[in-house]
Amino acid sequence: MRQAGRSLPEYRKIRQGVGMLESCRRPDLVTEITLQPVRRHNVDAAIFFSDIVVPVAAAGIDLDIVAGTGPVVAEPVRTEVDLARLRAIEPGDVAFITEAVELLVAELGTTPLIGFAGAPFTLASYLIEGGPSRTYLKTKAMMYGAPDLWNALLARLAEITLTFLKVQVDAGVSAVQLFDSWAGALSEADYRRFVMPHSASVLRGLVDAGVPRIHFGVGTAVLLEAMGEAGADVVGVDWRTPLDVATKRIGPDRSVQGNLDPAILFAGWDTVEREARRVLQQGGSAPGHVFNLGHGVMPETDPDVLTRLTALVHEVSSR
Ligand code: 1CP
Repeated sequence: MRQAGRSLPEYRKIRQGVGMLESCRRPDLVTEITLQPVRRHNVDAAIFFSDIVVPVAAAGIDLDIVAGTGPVVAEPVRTEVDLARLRAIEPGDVAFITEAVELLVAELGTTPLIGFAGAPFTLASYLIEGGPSRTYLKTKAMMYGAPDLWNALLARLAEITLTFLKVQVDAGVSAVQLFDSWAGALSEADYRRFVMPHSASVLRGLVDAGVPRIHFGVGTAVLLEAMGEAGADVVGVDWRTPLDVATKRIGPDRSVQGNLDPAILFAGWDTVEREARRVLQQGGSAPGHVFNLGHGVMPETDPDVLTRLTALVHEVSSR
């Protein structure tokens, strides 16, 4: 999950004095940082080290990833004139991604590499707000108030996202994950009307890619069915919905990913073990279950708890 590396001293060391965007553009650093949690925790797959705003920066948007804050956009995208600054991308614009994926696939051997991208809604929220938001006021104002501009923006982002994911597939990733982290801010009706067609066009574009497509969001209890319908093989579920309940909503044709609350990792081993066993048991009702946290790893997490958790999941699920 996002930022497993952030809890590691070896990650903090290698990132010293190197900005986040710069580290994403350096294949040597991307390779080393991606491998760090795999070496430490013996997890079953690696998640590519990058960020959802990397392709947007490659598309011409002036932005930075500020430590302790997240993505910050110099001039937010709020008008048609602004939209012209967001151009389509060519694979050559992200050649450093191809190089990093190829290096990693060679290093990882049989361990699969999961590539990823941000979904159009979540990317649009950063572009319109100018940075992280709790209320998505400007985002929703455009969505309801200027639907033509909204649809043009999300269509452009879908195109960029699809190119970005295809670059990763062509370079050798074994699965792709589409992060719509903030879609939980929407009602089901609005999600279906304003967002789902754009995410579906990304996922549809990967039908023939031959890799599983994971579709992830947070606070998406009411959206799980639609997020599956958008074209996912695996639906990510945060910790708020038990996986057996989620499976009933999503239907029998799709697998689930999740969903231990990242905060549980701070509650002592007995609680971690009890809750992890519960998640595995409830996940057993889905046709397939990728054990994971319900969202990213908090930077303050004790890495040894993650190592122990991975061993527990291996032990229980190999029975
Ligand atoms: O384990 C990893 O490090 C994997 C690489 C990874 C991924 C998959 C990073 C590195 N970011 C992401 C995806 C990402 N980025 C998402 C979707 C997944 C999720 O919901 O967790 C989102 C919403 C972002 C945007 C972002 N980038 C934020 C959130 C800001 C907000 O709105 O609250 C933050 C803090 C970042 C910066 C970032 N990205 C990644 C790291 C390691 C960091 C921290 C920066 C640093 O260490 O300097």
